[in-house]
Amino acid sequence: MNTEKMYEAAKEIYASIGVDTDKAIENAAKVPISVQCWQGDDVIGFENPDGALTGGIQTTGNYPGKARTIDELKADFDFAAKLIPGKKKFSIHAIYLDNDGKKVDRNEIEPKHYDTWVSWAKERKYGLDFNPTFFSHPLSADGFTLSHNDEEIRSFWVEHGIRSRKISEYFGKETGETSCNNLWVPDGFKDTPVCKDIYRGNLAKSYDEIFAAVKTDDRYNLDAVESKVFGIGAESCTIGSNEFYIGCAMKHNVLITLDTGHYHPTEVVSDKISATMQYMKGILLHVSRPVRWDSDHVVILDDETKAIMSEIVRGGYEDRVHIGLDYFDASINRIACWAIGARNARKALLSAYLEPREKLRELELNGDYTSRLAYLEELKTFPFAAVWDRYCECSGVPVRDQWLKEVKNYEADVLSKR
Ligand code: RNT
Ligand code: ZN
Repeated sequence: MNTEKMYEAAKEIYASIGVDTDKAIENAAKVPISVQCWQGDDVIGFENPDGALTGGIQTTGNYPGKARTIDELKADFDFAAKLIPGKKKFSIHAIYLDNDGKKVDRNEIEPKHYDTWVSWAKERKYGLDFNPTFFSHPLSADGFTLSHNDEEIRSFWVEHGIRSRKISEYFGKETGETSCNNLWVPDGFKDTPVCKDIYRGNLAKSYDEIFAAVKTDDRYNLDAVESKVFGIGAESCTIGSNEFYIGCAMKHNVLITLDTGHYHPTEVVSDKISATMQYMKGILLHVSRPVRWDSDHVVILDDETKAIMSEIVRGGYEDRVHIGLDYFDASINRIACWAIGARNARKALLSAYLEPREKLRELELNGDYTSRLAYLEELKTFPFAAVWDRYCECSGVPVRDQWLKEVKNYEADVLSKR
């Protein structure tokens, strides 16, 4: 069905509360959403074809058809990208390098090992982001990397961190779009430690070394550091906790990564945005869906995802908050995971731009909390779907559930033959 008529009606309804739907679509389309490469192959990568995922994170499920090669992963994402409207980036982990069949260890990676990703991204106008991989490696097997007590192991990982920053800067220069380089380490204890001070001291020293080693240009690379509450096998203590990284990000003037699965269950990332923005250079978001724990379920259009996007738009933080997705579900079609999660993130963003921002803020500042609540609730049943559908159609991506049959065809033609 033609989406135009419904859009015209919706446009009128939104105009009655002072919202310009054309402008909202334009704004929502240009904010980049970075899609995580690791959803496509269950966080395995191409460093070692027999590699196993460690570091206290876990994909569950074994849905058939996952990408086994770089070419398959690229083709799968290209397919998914056609289902997702708006500006996209692709976030690559170090273990997704193109090593041409030769062993390249983590302390040896160079920009050239990611060149095939760069040329692919440039051709398609995707931005890129980078992530050093401090897990799934023999030298992280005992659960420690940058906080390791063994100086040789710690230095190995410091070198990996330094190299990651150069690669990310290279991504930025090549694509012409700033690349975010996200540093996350799994370091932690299964049981109650007594030397937290030593391990946290080691971690701090490692970041001092990583950030002092090279200066990168902010136009091309923005480093980010990511905290966590716990991991599988690191339930009692995470060395890189929230407080650790707030200080670290401030000291080194880097972004703080807020992952929606990395806080205590009653804490919400949406409330942390305007708080951290007062002092921090910026934020990298890892939008995920923690179901009872840091489960990394596919992002849905839930209240928290909407609240996060609204907070970005309300605060006018688009230039300093970088939106990345971070989830991995291996129990359903992986391309559908990309499409569902990224479409939902974009929907939440569009819905944020469809708020009568000035009007709501004015009501609040004038103390009219009654009207504030009334509008926030009424907005929920405004004809959002008509605007979203029109946006999809004008962007050349499938409208409503039409994308699903395309994924099913791709599954029958391509994925099921793997
Ligand atoms: C793990 C962190 C981290 C990873 C990726 C694969 O808990 O969220 O962001 O998910 O680096
Ligand atoms: Zn994350």
